[in-house]
Amino acid sequence: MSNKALITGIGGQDGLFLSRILIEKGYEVHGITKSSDLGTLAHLEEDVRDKIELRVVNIAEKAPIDTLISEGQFDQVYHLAAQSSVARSINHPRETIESNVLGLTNIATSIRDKSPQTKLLFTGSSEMFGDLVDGQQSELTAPNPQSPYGLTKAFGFQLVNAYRKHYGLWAATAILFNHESEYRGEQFVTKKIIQSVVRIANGGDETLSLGNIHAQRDWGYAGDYMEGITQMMERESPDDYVFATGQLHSVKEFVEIAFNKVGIKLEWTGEGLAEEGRDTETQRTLVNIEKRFYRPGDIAGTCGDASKAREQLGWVPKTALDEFISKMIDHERANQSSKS
Ligand code: F7E
Repeated sequence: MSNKALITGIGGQDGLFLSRILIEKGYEVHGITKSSDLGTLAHLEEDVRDKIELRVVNIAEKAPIDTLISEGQFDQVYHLAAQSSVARSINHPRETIESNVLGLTNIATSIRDKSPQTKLLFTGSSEMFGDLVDGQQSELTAPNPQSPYGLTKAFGFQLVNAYRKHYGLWAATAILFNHESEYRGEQFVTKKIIQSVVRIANGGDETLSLGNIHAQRDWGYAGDYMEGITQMMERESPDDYVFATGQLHSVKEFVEIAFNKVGIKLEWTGEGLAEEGRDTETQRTLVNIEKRFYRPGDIAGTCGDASKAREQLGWVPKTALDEFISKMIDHERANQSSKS
């Protein structure tokens, strides 16, 4: 009999990679989404998608989660469902708390009460660490969240720890640093940059408007991180792991790399809100700064130390930044040309 896995939030970027990996490994995959819209799963190969048992469930409601967990008796639950935009959490803290705090509490409590042999993996976030103080952030770094989203991820990390300790559950947190791909949502800066760069390369006359381009992130490839979390789940005893590349890049560097890849070289002038990126050949302004894209309490930088995952799981990020920026551009080119 094959192993049975449940993926909550299966309709996002991570759900797509994770379902592909689990189906390939021979798992029976069940997924829950918040609406009947297929979301990112529309990009999944049809034969893989057909194998997924999909259901619409609101994770913030306890009763349907109880029924699902009790009837499913899953071997593994990957809890991915969350309001995952930091920017949105600042304006919508209640929605973020409801989805992230209530959602995890419902899932973990149902497992404790209805299916205690089920392994639970919670996808945490580097956002729970707040700003980089010195060196890199690891499983031992103290949480210091600065956004409602970060707070919910710190809460989740501690709740999972408590359930593991007090109820003996197999429960663990994957502390994921920024992870991107061609299937990334438009609300995140990398996708926003790629969409605009491709439109400009195709002759569009827009300007890419951004907020804090000096923020630095540790960006990895989502497919690699989803491989890592399945390795974590296969361990006999539960433990928390950081997934990161250990490489820092600014938003500005990301923009430059993306433009370079479509043959446009940028030169920068000005500072703060007056900073601009111009095409060196035509002198046209392609990038500008707008105050509305800045966020209060933005984290200046995050950088992860994934040595525990490397040593204990043999996990290393395989896809370099340069490589996944190319994947994102190719995918976006195909997407835009199919629409034109
Ligand atoms: O912002 C800056 C922004 O929204 C990255 C999520 O997956 O990773 C992600 O959270 C940086 C920030 O991701 C714009 O201020 C500048 O410094 O792509 P982002 P995030 O907030 O780092 C963590 C680990 C998660 O767990 C989250 O779920 O880019 N930035 N200008 C901008 N960001 C956006 N979105 N839009 C701009 O125009």
